[in-house]
Amino acid sequence: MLVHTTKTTNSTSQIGPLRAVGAGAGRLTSSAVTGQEGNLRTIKVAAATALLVLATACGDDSGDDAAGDGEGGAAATSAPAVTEPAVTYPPNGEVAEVLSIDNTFLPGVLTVAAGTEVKFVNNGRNDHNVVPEGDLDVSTWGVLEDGFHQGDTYSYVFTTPGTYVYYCTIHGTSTVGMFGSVVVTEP
Ligand SMILES: [Cu+2]
Repeated sequence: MLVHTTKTTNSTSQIGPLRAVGAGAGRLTSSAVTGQEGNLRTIKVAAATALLVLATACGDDSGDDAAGDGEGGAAATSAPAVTEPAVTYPPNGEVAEVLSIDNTFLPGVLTVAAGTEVKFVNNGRNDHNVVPEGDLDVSTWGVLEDGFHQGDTYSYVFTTPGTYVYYCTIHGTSTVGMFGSVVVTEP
């Protein structure tokens, strides 16, 4: 029945849309359905392709481990802060703190399991911010100085393993001055 209807639609569609008005919604519907199926298929193929590209693009992460000390720890120099978005883990109820003082983050390198909430506390007297490398608008995570005055806190649950480099744009860059990183490991 479906196949038959589809064929009919194809052959009559050349006659024009005028006929379709009177001839019944049936043809229009089946035509619309096959059209959507076609689109869906296209979308699926496109999505698969995009995934492939993503996987390839992310494949060359050098896997630098951030050195354990707070000073030489800026392992990632150029890579965007967030690695593959694919694998995420739910919140695990744990909380780890990073103190923002004048003008340093402590600890400079924080290592947590994926799912951990990291709580940044402005323990200094100055305004600071927490800006992910390559994301000045803090669209992925982070907080600007308007929301991070003295005594303010900012929390974010890191659900995806990776190395997240951040810095205070007022007092540093991603490699100099007031910067740090959160290393998120597989649980
Ligand atoms: Cu600062």
